[in-house]
Amino acid sequence: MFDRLKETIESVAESSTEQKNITVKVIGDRASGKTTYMAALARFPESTASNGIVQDIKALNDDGRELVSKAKNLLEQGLEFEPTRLEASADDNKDYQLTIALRGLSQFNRNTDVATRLNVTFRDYAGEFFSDLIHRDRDPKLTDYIEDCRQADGLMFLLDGSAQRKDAEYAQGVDKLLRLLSESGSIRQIKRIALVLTKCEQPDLWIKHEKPQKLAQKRFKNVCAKLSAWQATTGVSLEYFTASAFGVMGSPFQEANAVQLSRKRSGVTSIIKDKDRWKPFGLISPTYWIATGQRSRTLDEA
Ligand SMILES: Nc1nc2c(ncn2[C@@H]2O[C@H](COP(=O)(O)OP(=O)(O)OP(=O)(O)O)[C@@H](O)[C@H]2O)c(=O)[nH]1
Ligand SMILES: [Mg+2]
Repeated sequence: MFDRLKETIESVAESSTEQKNITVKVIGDRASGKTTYMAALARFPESTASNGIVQDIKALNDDGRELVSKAKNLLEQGLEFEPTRLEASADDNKDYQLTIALRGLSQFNRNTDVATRLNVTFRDYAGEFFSDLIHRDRDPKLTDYIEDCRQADGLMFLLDGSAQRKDAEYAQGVDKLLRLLSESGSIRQIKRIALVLTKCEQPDLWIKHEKPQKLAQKRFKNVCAKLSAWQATTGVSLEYFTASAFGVMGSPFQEANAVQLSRKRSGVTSIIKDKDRWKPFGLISPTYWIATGQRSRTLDEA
């Protein structure tokens, strides 16, 4: 009797789960934090998942599983990822397939059932793709990558939040990317572009991380202007996010859970400081928005 009731409850829960299958291409300069961002997402720490919204995140393919094990060996041991290699063809890049199970996002619906399941394929391009966009022309490799971008449901554009001195240069890259994307008429299925400022556990970014649009417009005025102008003409939606693969620790005085290794015009390189207090933020929100069109303030902090 009890088993049958349990089965019925489970099947109702499963049928009420909203499933979304999307592909996302992740673009940004060298060392903007793309691979680390996806690794932190793939190896989402339980301390963060226990806030009740994220039920689980699992890898669905070999690239995804490899990323999870690299995250264990590198990220949590205080090591950096190797720079991603620029492949000859866009299809040769790693595709991390992850499934993200979320419980009800409304506080009245935060029960144990999975309310949303996002099945996401993230393609990790090397930062060199973005720098080549700025500096090269008529490269067949670029044409192939642009065509690949067109096949995505959404783009995630990652900017190191501390690389504001590269705003003008990045604006050129964004301008070129957007022009090439719309060149042959349609932009196909791209519906949304998420602009994500990374490494926002750093004190000067952390204090403003709850106002991502304001922060992005202040630091990357030219990039934001290009994106908004394009949004107005194409109807593709644009949204701003802040994130950190490492997070902050301590209360009430929070400090960055990161040790800085270098600081340049193009931003910082760092490693995690205390893996036992690892609490990244802003990792799921951009993907959720790309998949559903809904912005979740709760997920912004997860
Ligand atoms: N402080 C801080 N550093 C980060 C964060 N995410 C990544 N990093 C550091 O930024 C540097 C570059 O990270 P990657 O993930 O390799 O960057 P990438 O964009 O994949 O770089 P390419 O593969 O060369 O294009 C490394 O030193 C990372 O540890 C973060 O959230 N905070
Ligand atoms: Mg990389």
